[in-house]
Amino acid sequence: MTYLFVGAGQAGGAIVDAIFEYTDDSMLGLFESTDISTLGRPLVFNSTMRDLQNLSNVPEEDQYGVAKDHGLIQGTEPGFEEMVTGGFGRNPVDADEVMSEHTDQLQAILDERFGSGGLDLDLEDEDENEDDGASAVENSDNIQFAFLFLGLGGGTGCGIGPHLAQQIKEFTDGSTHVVAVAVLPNTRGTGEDDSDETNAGRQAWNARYGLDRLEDAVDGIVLVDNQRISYLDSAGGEFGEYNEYVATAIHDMVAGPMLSSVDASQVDGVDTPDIDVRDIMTSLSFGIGNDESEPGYGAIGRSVTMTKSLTGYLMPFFGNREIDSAALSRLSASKQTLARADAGDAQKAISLVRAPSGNLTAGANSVEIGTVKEYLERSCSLNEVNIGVALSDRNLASVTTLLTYQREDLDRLDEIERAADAYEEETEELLT
Ligand SMILES: Nc1nc2c(ncn2[C@@H]2O[C@H](COP(=O)(O)OP(=O)(O)OP(=O)(O)O)[C@@H](O)[C@H]2O)c(=O)[nH]1
Ligand SMILES: [Mg+2]
Repeated sequence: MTYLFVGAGQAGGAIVDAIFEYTDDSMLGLFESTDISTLGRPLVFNSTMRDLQNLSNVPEEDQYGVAKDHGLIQGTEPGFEEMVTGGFGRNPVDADEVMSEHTDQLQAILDERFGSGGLDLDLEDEDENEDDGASAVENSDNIQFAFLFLGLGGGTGCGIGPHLAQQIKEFTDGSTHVVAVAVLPNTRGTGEDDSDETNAGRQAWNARYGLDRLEDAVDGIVLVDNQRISYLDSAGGEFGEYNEYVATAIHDMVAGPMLSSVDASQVDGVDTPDIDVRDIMTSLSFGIGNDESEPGYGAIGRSVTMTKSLTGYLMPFFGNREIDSAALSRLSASKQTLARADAGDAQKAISLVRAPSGNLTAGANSVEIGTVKEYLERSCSLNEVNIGVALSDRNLASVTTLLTYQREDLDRLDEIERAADAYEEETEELLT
């Protein structure tokens, strides 16, 4: 069983790369040898070789180029550099077309990597005599969950992303749950010149095009809105920090409870302080389990505080700090990755509290799980709130919160619709 972390295009690949930064020589070191790579596999697709070369934590064999004339090419293939050059230059319609011509190839790749005939995990023995012939039902054991990362404002990620989701589902006969983590473009523009405004309009158009297709292909959509960092000079360097923020939040929520679980009887304030990926999926969709289930729209946020003062770092047992649980929960909801969203409009929430064990068990310096829960329950209309708890091996307490909304409650998506309409009118005028 494995979780897939699929990146499409530059933004998608960069966020997946940031998630796989968490390997056992970094912060999870204390917890045996488990890290994100024991749980999930990265798989990255792009039409531009240079973006792929910028990845540090995704091996070449997990990279695929997408090219008009050659289809999908694995990063280790000879001639890769000559074949993967084009890019789709902000045009998702072209990217969509090329990808739709190569879905067979995608199935073959999934089968080779994750088919029951030869699951591509190191622990598996090489089994010579088994070839393919694995059914979709068997394949479903191998990919239970997939997370698809993509930017909606460009061409590649926006155009190929929905196909990737569809094909992963098809590979397992519909049993894999897929969550998209989709980057919304900054549609404000700086207003400095016309080309900038047109570009913002184009990206809004792309975002609408991509979202409409994604909705039909995935179970939930987490929005990462670049408008939230629009006050920064968008030269590109700032994406790094934003990507890390998103990667940490997703990593903690998905892997935290698995990699560093807490004994439930030790924690006050919740019945079962345990969440798993299935809970994330449930929290992110509406009407799960019946035929009319539809994806919800999520936004993620994370707040962190130190559990020790500086003296506490130097001398253990001294300098423990009190933790303001109410402030931590409020901040995690207000730092969500979506502009113009009000936590009070959310339908559901799922939250992961992470802290050293001394700050989780009852005592003066503990995070009050009950307080976090109460805060979220007050925000969410459906009163469906899930709280999980995980250990941290650093002197930090964090609350990571995923809030789920219905599309019609998000002003920001209306704003993108309007910008897309305006762009369409403008370009039609140019044509006539
Ligand atoms: N948050 C975030 N946004 C990014 C990053 N890289 C690009 N973006 C934004 O994501 C959107 C899509 O851009 P890209 O990911 O570069 O596009 P692409 O999928 O590679 O598609 P092409 O147009 O074919 O290059 C744009 O709005 C970019 O500003 C990133 O690392 N993080
Ligand atoms: Mg690109």
